[in-house]
Amino acid sequence: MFKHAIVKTPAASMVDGITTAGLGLPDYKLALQQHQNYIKALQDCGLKVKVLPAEDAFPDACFVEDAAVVTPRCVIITNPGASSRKAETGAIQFALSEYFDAFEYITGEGTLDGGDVMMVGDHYYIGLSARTNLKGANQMLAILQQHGLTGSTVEMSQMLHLKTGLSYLENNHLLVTGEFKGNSAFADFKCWEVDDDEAYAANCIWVNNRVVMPKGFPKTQAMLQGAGFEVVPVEVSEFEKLDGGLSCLSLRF
Ligand code: CIR
Repeated sequence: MFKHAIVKTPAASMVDGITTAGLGLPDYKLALQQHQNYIKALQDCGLKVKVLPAEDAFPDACFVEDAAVVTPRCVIITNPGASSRKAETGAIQFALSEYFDAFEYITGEGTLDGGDVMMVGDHYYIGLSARTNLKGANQMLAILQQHGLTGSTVEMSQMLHLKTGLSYLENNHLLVTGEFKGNSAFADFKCWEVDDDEAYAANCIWVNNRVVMPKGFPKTQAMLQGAGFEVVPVEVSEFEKLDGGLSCLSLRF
């Protein structure tokens, strides 16, 4: 169960965020409204949400998940793969230091984005993406080992982040789309496949027995409800325009 979440108010500069989506520029006012609704959804799931102030110098900083990986034994401050995002980690570490003492770091030539890390109990899957390189993944594996945790890497070639196409929904349930369908690394999971035309909906978050998912993906919503999940749909269209999903908008612990 999660108790806390950290989120960060989007900055007006978000319109300059990195994107490949081709969906046009985000509407800042609407993004702020959607962010409020996202916070409300997390609160409705029982989380105490800490809201960090916007930082105009970092257009992508509302995607807080990329700057840190929170484990029960330590926090790993990442070294984001995109140069414009590297300094986002400062504010996130500061915020997390209110809750945690043990900090580890991805450094040097090693890069890693938190969006490439999927936690399944004590095991952490690390996607080797354009943002997370092998050096970064190996640093993370060494940190996990020091703390009695395990990890493994996942090859990938298409998606921005591992969790762009995968979401762990606890109790061995895995939501999967695109290049991760049929991947033998996930053969032991109960896989719920998201159709390619709803691929964005593969990024959901499990929060205390509910699944928060993006609004507007009826097939995926019906599948999850049919599987017995209590679903909380949230509109996040303005973040989709920046290649960001639901998971990237918060750190949950
Ligand atoms: C970026 O390209 O870094 C941002 N525009 C989107 C980051 C989304 N984060 C995530 O999927 N974990």
